[in-house]
Amino acid sequence: MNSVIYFLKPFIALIKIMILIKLGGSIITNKEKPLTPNRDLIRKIASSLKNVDEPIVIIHGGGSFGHYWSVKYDMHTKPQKYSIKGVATVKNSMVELNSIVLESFLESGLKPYCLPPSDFMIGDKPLTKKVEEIPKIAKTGLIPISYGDAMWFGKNKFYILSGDRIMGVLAKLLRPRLAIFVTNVDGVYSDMKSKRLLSEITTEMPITSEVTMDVTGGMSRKIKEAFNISKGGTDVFFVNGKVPKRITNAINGKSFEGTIFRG
Ligand code: IP8
Repeated sequence: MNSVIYFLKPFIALIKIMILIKLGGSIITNKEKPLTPNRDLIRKIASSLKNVDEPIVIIHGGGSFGHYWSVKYDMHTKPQKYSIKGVATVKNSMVELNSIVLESFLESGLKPYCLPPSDFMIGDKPLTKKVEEIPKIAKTGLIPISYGDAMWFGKNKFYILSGDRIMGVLAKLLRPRLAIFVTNVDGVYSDMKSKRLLSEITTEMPITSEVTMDVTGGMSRKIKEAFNISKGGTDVFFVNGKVPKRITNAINGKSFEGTIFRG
């Protein structure tokens, strides 16, 4: 199967047009300070995306907004009967953060399109017809911007849908040319002690404890999604958003700095 994908890759690259970008909560907010957006950095990243002439879809995380409240109200990705005050508070905080991201993109001369995940998910499943609208919207020049959120699961249960999971869901249905995880570190490290950066991870490489060992829960979830996305034939990059140029370099295939999961 892998060899078939490898052989078809140059042809697939010609028809695939769309870039899926996850702006991690650690980059768009100050995780040390509750409810603090990194407006300057969001604007800088948005400005650098102005030079990209391919359709883009953005997903952002919760950082010191959604994560802050979901920890306070003990809410997780597992569907459960959580505090409804918690659901309301997490959801409100994500709307607030999303509107800061939308505003920053608009101020930077881009055309953001607000896309709450409840627009294309029902329970924990994607609504294929709605998901298929997303690249069509992106092709007009608008940039759909979605985000991790507190979601209705059914039977009075709710769950936290992470932005990383949304990346996996959208990539599976839309097969973008590239998926990029923008974080506040240089890429995936072999371990946190030596901080040796892994420049390339392939689908043949067993993802064992060597790679996931010392990383945080958040990073290991990203790695799991990235690995699955790359197995579907999409190259996945991990780049440091503190240097926005690295995002556009990854898109343009120039002197890449970060980690690539080869699809
Ligand atoms: O930051 C989670 O999204 P993530 C968002 O991508 C919430 O994990 C609501 C905690």
